[in-house]
Amino acid sequence: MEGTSLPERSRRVAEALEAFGARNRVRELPASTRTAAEAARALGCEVGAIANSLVFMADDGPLLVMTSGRHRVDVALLAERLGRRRIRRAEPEEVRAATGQVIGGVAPVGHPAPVETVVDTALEEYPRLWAAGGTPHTVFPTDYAELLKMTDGVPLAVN
Ligand code: 5CA
Repeated sequence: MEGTSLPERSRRVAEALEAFGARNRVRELPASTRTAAEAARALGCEVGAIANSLVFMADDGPLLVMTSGRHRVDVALLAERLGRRRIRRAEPEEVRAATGQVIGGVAPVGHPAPVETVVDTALEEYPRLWAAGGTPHTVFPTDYAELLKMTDGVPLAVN
Protein backbone atom coordinates (compact mmCIF):
# COMPACT_ATOMS: atom_id res chain seq x y z
CA MET A 1 0.00 0.00 0.00
CA GLU A 2 1.21 3.48 -0.77
CA GLY A 3 2.86 5.24 2.14
CA THR A 4 3.59 2.17 4.25
CA SER A 5 7.36 2.57 3.88
CA LEU A 6 7.35 6.18 5.08
CA PRO A 7 9.04 7.06 8.39
CA GLU A 8 6.59 7.11 11.30
CA ARG A 9 6.47 10.90 11.61
CA SER A 10 5.54 11.09 7.93
CA ARG A 11 2.92 8.39 8.26
CA ARG A 12 1.15 10.62 10.78
CA VAL A 13 1.21 13.45 8.25
CA ALA A 14 0.01 11.12 5.48
CA GLU A 15 -2.88 9.98 7.70
CA ALA A 16 -3.82 13.57 8.50
CA LEU A 17 -3.84 14.42 4.79
CA GLU A 18 -5.96 11.42 4.01
CA ALA A 19 -8.40 12.20 6.81
CA PHE A 20 -8.69 15.73 5.46
CA GLY A 21 -9.32 14.44 1.95
CA ALA A 22 -6.21 15.95 0.38
CA ARG A 23 -5.52 14.77 -3.15
CA ASN A 24 -1.77 14.50 -2.76
CA ARG A 25 0.52 12.12 -0.95
CA VAL A 26 3.70 12.50 1.07
CA ARG A 27 6.83 11.46 -0.80
CA GLU A 28 10.32 10.72 0.44
CA LEU A 29 13.27 12.12 -1.52
CA PRO A 30 16.86 10.92 -1.47
CA ALA A 31 18.10 14.53 -1.25
CA SER A 32 17.72 16.62 1.90
CA THR A 33 14.72 18.97 1.98
CA ARG A 34 15.74 20.40 5.36
CA THR A 35 15.65 24.03 4.21
CA ALA A 36 13.56 25.85 1.62
CA ALA A 37 16.64 26.25 -0.62
CA GLU A 38 17.42 22.53 -0.45
CA ALA A 39 13.81 21.56 -1.03
CA ALA A 40 13.52 23.90 -4.04
CA ARG A 41 16.70 22.44 -5.51
CA ALA A 42 15.54 18.85 -4.97
CA LEU A 43 12.10 19.58 -6.45
CA GLY A 44 13.16 21.93 -9.23
CA CYS A 45 10.75 24.66 -8.13
CA GLU A 46 11.07 28.29 -7.07
CA VAL A 47 12.10 28.83 -3.45
CA GLY A 48 8.99 31.01 -2.98
CA ALA A 49 6.78 27.99 -3.69
CA ILE A 50 8.17 26.16 -0.66
CA ALA A 51 5.75 26.53 2.25
CA ASN A 52 8.02 26.59 5.30
CA SER A 53 6.46 25.51 8.60
CA LEU A 54 8.04 27.86 11.13
CA VAL A 55 7.20 27.46 14.81
CA PHE A 56 7.09 30.47 17.12
CA MET A 57 6.04 30.99 20.71
CA ALA A 58 3.34 33.65 20.84
CA ASP A 59 3.08 34.80 24.47
CA ASP A 60 2.64 31.33 26.02
CA GLY A 61 1.48 29.12 23.18
CA PRO A 62 2.98 27.71 19.98
CA LEU A 63 2.15 29.41 16.71
CA LEU A 64 2.82 27.80 13.34
CA VAL A 65 3.55 30.23 10.51
CA MET A 66 3.38 28.78 7.01
CA THR A 67 5.73 31.10 5.15
CA SER A 68 6.84 31.42 1.57
CA GLY A 69 10.46 30.25 1.30
CA ARG A 70 11.33 33.69 -0.08
CA HIS A 71 10.10 35.52 3.03
CA ARG A 72 11.38 36.20 6.51
CA VAL A 73 8.73 36.57 9.19
CA ASP A 74 8.61 40.02 10.81
CA VAL A 75 7.77 38.94 14.37
CA ALA A 76 7.00 42.46 15.63
CA LEU A 77 4.57 43.02 12.79
CA LEU A 78 3.02 39.59 13.31
CA ALA A 79 2.55 40.24 17.04
CA GLU A 80 0.86 43.54 16.27
CA ARG A 81 -1.44 41.98 13.67
CA LEU A 82 -2.39 39.10 15.95
CA GLY A 83 -2.73 41.27 19.07
CA ARG A 84 0.01 39.42 20.99
CA ARG A 85 2.59 40.94 23.28
CA ARG A 86 5.59 38.97 22.15
CA ILE A 87 6.39 36.44 19.45
CA ARG A 88 9.76 34.68 19.33
CA ARG A 89 11.29 31.77 17.44
CA ALA A 90 10.62 28.47 19.24
CA GLU A 91 13.56 26.48 20.61
CA PRO A 92 14.13 23.05 19.03
CA GLU A 93 12.59 21.33 22.10
CA GLU A 94 9.52 23.56 21.92
CA VAL A 95 9.14 22.72 18.23
CA ARG A 96 9.23 19.02 19.02
CA ALA A 97 6.75 19.36 21.88
CA ALA A 98 4.24 21.30 19.77
CA THR A 99 4.50 19.31 16.54
CA GLY A 100 6.07 15.93 17.35
CA GLN A 101 8.49 16.75 14.50
CA VAL A 102 12.01 18.14 14.28
CA ILE A 103 13.18 21.42 12.73
CA GLY A 104 13.68 20.93 9.00
CA GLY A 105 10.81 18.45 8.78
CA VAL A 106 7.93 20.27 10.45
CA ALA A 107 4.70 19.71 8.52
CA PRO A 108 1.53 21.84 8.55
CA VAL A 109 -0.44 18.91 10.01
CA GLY A 110 0.08 15.59 11.79
CA HIS A 111 0.75 17.16 15.20
CA PRO A 112 -0.20 15.68 18.59
CA ALA A 113 -2.80 18.47 18.96
CA PRO A 114 -3.89 21.23 16.56
CA VAL A 115 -1.51 24.22 16.54
CA GLU A 116 -2.78 27.76 15.91
CA THR A 117 -1.64 28.59 12.36
CA VAL A 118 -1.05 31.64 10.21
CA VAL A 119 -0.65 31.26 6.43
CA ASP A 120 1.49 33.81 4.54
CA THR A 121 -0.69 35.45 1.87
CA ALA A 122 2.37 35.49 -0.45
CA LEU A 123 1.81 31.75 -0.93
CA GLU A 124 -1.34 32.54 -2.92
CA GLU A 125 0.85 33.55 -5.90
CA TYR A 126 2.02 29.98 -6.49
CA PRO A 127 -0.42 27.47 -7.99
CA ARG A 128 1.59 24.58 -6.59
CA LEU A 129 3.23 24.65 -3.19
CA TRP A 130 5.42 22.10 -1.45
CA ALA A 131 5.37 21.60 2.32
CA ALA A 132 7.45 19.35 4.56
CA GLY A 133 6.02 15.91 5.28
CA GLY A 134 7.26 15.35 8.84
CA THR A 135 10.98 14.70 8.24
CA PRO A 136 13.86 16.52 6.46
CA HIS A 137 13.52 14.13 3.50
CA THR A 138 9.75 14.21 2.95
CA VAL A 139 7.48 16.70 1.19
CA PHE A 140 4.00 16.86 -0.27
CA PRO A 141 2.43 19.11 -2.91
CA THR A 142 -0.46 21.35 -1.96
CA ASP A 143 -1.93 24.76 -2.72
CA TYR A 144 -2.90 27.89 -0.82
CA ALA A 145 -6.60 27.09 -0.41
CA GLU A 146 -5.88 23.54 0.72
CA LEU A 147 -3.21 24.74 3.16
CA LEU A 148 -5.63 27.22 4.73
CA LYS A 149 -8.28 24.54 5.04
CA MET A 150 -6.11 21.75 6.42
CA THR A 151 -4.55 24.02 9.06
CA ASP A 152 -7.68 26.06 9.81
CA GLY A 153 -5.17 28.87 9.31
CA VAL A 154 -5.53 32.64 9.37
CA PRO A 155 -4.29 34.32 6.16
CA LEU A 156 -1.88 37.15 6.95
CA ALA A 157 0.93 39.10 5.31
CA VAL A 158 3.92 38.20 7.50
CA ASN A 159 6.37 40.91 6.45
N1 5CA B 1 11.70 21.00 4.97
C1 5CA B 1 11.70 22.42 4.72
C2 5CA B 1 10.50 22.88 3.89
S1 5CA B 1 10.03 21.72 2.62
C3 5CA B 1 11.66 23.13 6.03
O1 5CA B 1 11.32 22.56 7.04
N2 5CA B 1 11.96 24.43 5.97
S2 5CA B 1 11.80 25.35 7.25
O2 5CA B 1 12.27 26.64 6.87
O3 5CA B 1 10.46 25.29 7.75
O4 5CA B 1 12.68 24.74 8.38
C4 5CA B 1 14.00 25.05 8.48
C5 5CA B 1 14.01 26.31 9.29
O5 5CA B 1 14.16 26.01 10.64
C6 5CA B 1 15.13 27.24 8.93
O6 5CA B 1 14.73 28.11 7.90
C7 5CA B 1 15.35 27.99 10.20
O7 5CA B 1 14.71 29.22 10.14
C8 5CA B 1 14.67 27.14 11.25
N3 5CA B 1 15.65 26.78 12.27
C9 5CA B 1 16.85 26.20 12.06
N4 5CA B 1 17.50 26.04 13.22
C10 5CA B 1 16.71 26.53 14.20
C11 5CA B 1 16.80 26.62 15.63
N5 5CA B 1 17.89 26.22 16.28
N6 5CA B 1 15.78 27.15 16.28
C12 5CA B 1 14.68 27.56 15.65
N7 5CA B 1 14.53 27.51 14.31
C13 5CA B 1 15.52 26.99 13.58
